[in-house]
Parts: sequence; structure tokens; C-alpha cells
Amino acid sequence: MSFRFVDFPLGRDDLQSDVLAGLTASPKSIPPKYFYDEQGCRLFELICAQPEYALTRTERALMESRLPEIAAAIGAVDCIVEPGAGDCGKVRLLIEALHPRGLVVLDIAGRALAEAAESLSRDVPGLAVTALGMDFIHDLEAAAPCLAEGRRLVYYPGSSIGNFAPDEAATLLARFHRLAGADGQLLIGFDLKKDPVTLHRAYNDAAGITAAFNLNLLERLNRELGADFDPARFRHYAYYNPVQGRIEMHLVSLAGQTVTVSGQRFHFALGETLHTENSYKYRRDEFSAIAEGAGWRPAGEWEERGFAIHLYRQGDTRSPH
Ligand code: AVI
Repeated sequence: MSFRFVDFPLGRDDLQSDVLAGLTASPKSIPPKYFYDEQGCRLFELICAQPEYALTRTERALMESRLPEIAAAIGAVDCIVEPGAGDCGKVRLLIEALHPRGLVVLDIAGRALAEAAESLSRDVPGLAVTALGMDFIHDLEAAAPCLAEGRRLVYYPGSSIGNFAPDEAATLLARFHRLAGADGQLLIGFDLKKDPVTLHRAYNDAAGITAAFNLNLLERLNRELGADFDPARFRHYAYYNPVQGRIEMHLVSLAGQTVTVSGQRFHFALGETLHTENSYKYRRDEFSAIAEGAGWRPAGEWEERGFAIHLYRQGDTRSPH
């Protein structure tokens, strides 16, 4: 077994300055990455098990049922890199199918990542596992020296790409392109455009788990920034915006109220929104256009019940980003 953990303390999120900046802006907003404290991670796992939220289950089923085809399209790979790997649960299937020599997993929750990655390295003898505790949005390039030479596959499942605006997604895919290097490939999962009512339900589950996930952000700010939000005075409000092609999640103020965060006061008018997340949905052609604009060349696509997995290879390096 070979395992190492490297922690990158630089470039970490600054909850306080991001939140104060977001509350000062108009409309008010907070970046969705701050959902994921311990309770937020637990609630997200529960979301994935809700009958209305098929995304995670569908991707898993697609990977399981088409794995031989996907693996054949990828071919030989020396090293898999997974940004935002979390509990390293998704990459196991690919490791079994591709038998790479190396795995590099990246996640901002460094300690949880290290535990999961070490356990994976115990289960797969001969696999050299490197866990990098980092916010890859800031520090992705710092991962390059940790990657083994040879054919690299960047794996980015779960439709996490949907939480970036299309221009930000293009920039991130271009950075993956540079990280993958010559002969590099990208395997990426994303949620497809579908019946808006189905999308609406997925973010408004009957058990109220997505609402609790959204409102937990206020609890986190109360705990970590000494804020005094009353979650009962905000309503989870999520809807599909077909013009933008995205789910928007908001916390709408149910009253005129003033909230104190890190000693600063912010006024919410009745009905004013705190925008907490966008989750973009794409058609296949829309997504391919973004990936191709970032220098990737289409090499395979698989689709099931409104979810897609695309494989890309290094194209001509005309990436503008
Ligand atoms: C992590 N991400 C892909 C989820 C999504 O669907 O955009 C986050 C989520 N937000 C509410 N439900 C799930």
C-alpha cells in the first residue's frame, strides 16, 4: 500500500470576507461551496437519497451499466485525478475497471479526504494514492507536481460542474485540460435539461431535506461568524429558470429584518432574497461546445434518464482560457 497526504493551507476560502462581500452586494448572495460544513455534507447525502433527486442514483446506475464500454473508450490510464473527491466513493468503480498505477484525489475537506483515501489505498494494493487537502478552485495548479507521468484521466462526476456559471465552467475545464497534459482525458458527469417540473421537484423534495440544506447555511453563519439569523424568518425557495437554464436556490426573507454578521448589520426587506446556489442544466450540444472551447475533443458520451457522462481527449490546444 502506498499513501500520502499533503495539506495545502494557502488559498483557503475565507468564509468571513466572502460572506460580508456577498451580503453587501445587490442582490445578496453567498457562494454555494459554504453549504458543506459537517451538517451540510450529511444533508447533501440525504438529498441524494430522496426520490425526487435522481441525479446521483442515475449517474451511479449509468456508470455501473456502461462501465465496460466507458473503460474501453478510455483505454490505458496511468493516473486518475479527481477534484472534489469527497469520500472517494465514486472513483472506486473506475479504479476496478482501469487499474491505474496512481490516484490523486483533491478536496477542501482535507481530513475526511485523507481518511477515505487511505482506506481506499488499503483496499487496492499496488495503487499509489495521493490525497491533497486543497480548494482546487484556488490551487488546482499546485497539484501538477504530485501527478504521475503518463496518461492521465481527470474525473469530475456528480454534475458539480453545474454549480459554476457557463463561463466559469469553461475556465475550469481549460484548467483541467492543462493539468491532464499530453494524452490526457476528461470523464465528466452533468445533469441534462429536462421537464422543468421534474427539475423543480428535485430541489423541492417533499421531506424538506433540500430546504434544511439551504437553511443550514444560516445556522453555519450563526455558529462560525457569530451571526444572529433566525432561520424561521427565511423561506427556502428553489425554482427552474428556463431562460438561464438553471435551478436557482434562494433564501427569501419573510419579514423586514436586520441581521448582524461578524459585527456588521445587514437589512433584509420583506421578500428580499439571499441567492445561495445555481445548478446549471445543459443539452449535450451545449455542454460539448463549452468543453471544446476549453480545448477538449469529444471521445464518447453515455446518457440515461436525464443524466450524461462525456469523455473528452486532448484536442488541438486552442483553449482561449
Ligand atoms: C453538488 N451539486 C451538483 C448539487 C446540485 O444538484 O447542484 C447540489 C445540490 N443543491 C441542492 N440539491 C443538490
